Amino acid sequence: MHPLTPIMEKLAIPVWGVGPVTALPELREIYAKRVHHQRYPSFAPPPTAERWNPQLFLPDAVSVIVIAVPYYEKEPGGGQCPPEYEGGLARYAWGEDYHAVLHRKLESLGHELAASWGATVWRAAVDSAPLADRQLAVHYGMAAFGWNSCVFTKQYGSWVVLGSLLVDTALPPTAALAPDMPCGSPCRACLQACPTAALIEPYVLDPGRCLAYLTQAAGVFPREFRSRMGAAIWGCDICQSVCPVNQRASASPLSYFGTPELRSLDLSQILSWTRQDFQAVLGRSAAAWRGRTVLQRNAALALGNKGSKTVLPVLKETLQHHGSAVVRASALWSLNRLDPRGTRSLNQVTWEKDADPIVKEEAAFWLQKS
Ligand code: B12
Ligand code: SF4
Ligand code: SF4
Repeated sequence: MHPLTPIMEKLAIPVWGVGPVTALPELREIYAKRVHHQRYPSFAPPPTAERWNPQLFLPDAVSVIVIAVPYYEKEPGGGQCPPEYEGGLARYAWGEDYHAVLHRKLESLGHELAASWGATVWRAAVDSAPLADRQLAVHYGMAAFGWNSCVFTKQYGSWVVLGSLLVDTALPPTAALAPDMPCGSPCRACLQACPTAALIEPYVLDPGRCLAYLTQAAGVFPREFRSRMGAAIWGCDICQSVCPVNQRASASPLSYFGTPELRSLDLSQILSWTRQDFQAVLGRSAAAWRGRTVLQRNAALALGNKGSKTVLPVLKETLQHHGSAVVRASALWSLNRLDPRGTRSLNQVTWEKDADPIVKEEAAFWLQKS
């Protein structure tokens, strides 16, 4: 048994890897290529030296501990509203914000290492910190890259979120425990299933095409990707769901991500959320950081993707009364998708009456088409 196992069990950290702090020079070239091809994600920390040299993040660091927290829930939820109104969040957002969960665990780990290993300084990193979480998980032997660019653990597949702790204590390294990935021979399921062709080649994602990015980005949702969003209003799980390695993944033994009410949402209710409603439903989830409007925009588009005319009154109400022009324009897009004939005069009236250029542009687009 590894000497850190009792601490990890106490802190409910099921997957982890440890080793000496070291630079990852291969990242430098990967980032340079992504920047050159304009595929370096805008949500990623800037590609500074700290990303490939964790020592710069904590100069006294001697060891790195990477942890993975599984979030897969076997029970998909749903059925809380009529199917034509039902939409969803990516699984990682079905509960408490993983940043908070991981930071709590990493800080407790730091204190445990202070008490039993003499650690005096440590620094935790989750997401917005410069560290390259996936690369570290692979480097310290606890995960393997898949073609979809996610990393896969042996027991929980890619349904894990990651965080790291740098600490000034020498710790015994862990043995490698990553799965063998069947990518390429014979599998290429993720590349084939991606609805926006965002996986442009193995291990390379074009963030500007990825629904996980587009559903979080503020402003007008790019027209060419609207119908490909389906009913997933935050994030996207498709390239993970189709992966055969994930079919064998165990459900998470932890309860942070299992909030039943968040496994499916009523899209019509989202459109009428006040700020208080938004906070009450999503305030603790990782889907909250962009605010209410982005989710309402996505809900308006998703109702059009569901394909049922039952939702027309909700969309008309949104078009006429919603405070955000982006949400109104999205409702108009869905109205035109669901009922092209019935919406002709509405396009004209909207073009005349709605003063906002975003809505006018949407109405003009449909008027030109008719
Ligand atoms: C920006 C960001 C995004 C962006 C861009 C994603 C991306 N692929 O870059 C967007 C918004 C699209 C996104 C989406 C998602 N994300 Co994200 N995201 C990040 C963030 C903040 C930075 C990622 C980054 O640095 N990208 C830069 C590029 C260059 O890295 P990369 O695409 O991962 O490329 C690596 C591989 O391709 C590999 N590689 C390249 N060439 C080759 C060649 C070979 C042979 C091999 C083996 C490997 C290899 O090396 C690259 C560098 O490590 C990280 C947290 C962090 N600080 O690291 C989370 C993170 C990567 N995201 C995470 C998650 C959960 C997701 C989603 C699943 C969420 C969802 N359900 O909607 C999706 C998955 C989409 C996908 N298929 O990747 C997890 C990853 C969990 C996992 N098991 O892999 C992270 C680590 C957050 C966390 N703390 O847990 N994300
Ligand atoms: S779906 Fe296939 S190609 Fe994609 S990550 Fe999984 S095993 Fe690899
Ligand atoms: S998260 Fe969705 S859109 Fe992004 S690469 Fe995977 S399947 Fe494609």
